[in-house]
Amino acid sequence: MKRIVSIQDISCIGKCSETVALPIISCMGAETTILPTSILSTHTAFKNFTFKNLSDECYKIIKHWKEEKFEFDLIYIGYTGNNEILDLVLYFIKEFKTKNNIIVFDPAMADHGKMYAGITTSVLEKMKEVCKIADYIKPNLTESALLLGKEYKENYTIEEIENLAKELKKLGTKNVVITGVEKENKMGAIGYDGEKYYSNFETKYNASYHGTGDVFTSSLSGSLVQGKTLEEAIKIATKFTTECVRLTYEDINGTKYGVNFEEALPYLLKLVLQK
Ligand code: PXL
Repeated sequence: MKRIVSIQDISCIGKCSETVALPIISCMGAETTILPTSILSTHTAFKNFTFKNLSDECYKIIKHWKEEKFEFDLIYIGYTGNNEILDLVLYFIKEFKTKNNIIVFDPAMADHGKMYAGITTSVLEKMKEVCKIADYIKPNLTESALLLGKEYKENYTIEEIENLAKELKKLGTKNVVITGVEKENKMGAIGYDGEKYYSNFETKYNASYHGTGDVFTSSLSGSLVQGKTLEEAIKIATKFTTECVRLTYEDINGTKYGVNFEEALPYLLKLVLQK
């Protein structure tokens, strides 16, 4: 069985990071191990959230894993939050990168033109260091602009987004996937592997929920580790994320602090199993 290590926070309530990566990647048939880099009472969109940095403990965990000679087919890095945790991520990669494993980096730090509470632009340089050694990076449009030192815009043409992907690739990553892309009143993602662009667009709902990026990157990683192509992985991740958004949008009594990914898992399985 393929093994992924998911390196991100535990937001105890909030349906993001580890609490969505675990069920989604497990559902896709890969072992999901976790390196929880911090623990928060909720994700940072709530007021007065608590935050405990766990990087000291993570260095001890890494030491033990090295002694046990564990290896990972895919290293998935999500929300980090600060430079200390980014240093931990860089150290993890140095210790566990092999010739064959895949590094997927979601530079989760901002959305809709704004950085998440508690994050500052001081993380950008280390974020770029991770981009340099990643196989795939998955920024949204705000994160793309931040990584490139450009002003964020409300509206982009597809050509402009393809150019952003091309510039992001120059950071060193082998592949780029940009999410939150609108085209003809649909919503989707554009991927770039240095040669070709791959995209998929699905129904757009007039709503925005926390955790959609995490649901997307989890299903993208679950696809890539099973040998799917970038094009196939983008299709699975956009379709699954859209289904999560649809279920959340249509359930008037559901939570709005994260998406209803749980009831979309049977659909994800169908996507994974179909050829
Ligand atoms: O979904 C991204 C994310 C992950 N982790 C924490 C967050 C957020 C987004 O706000 O606050 C703690």
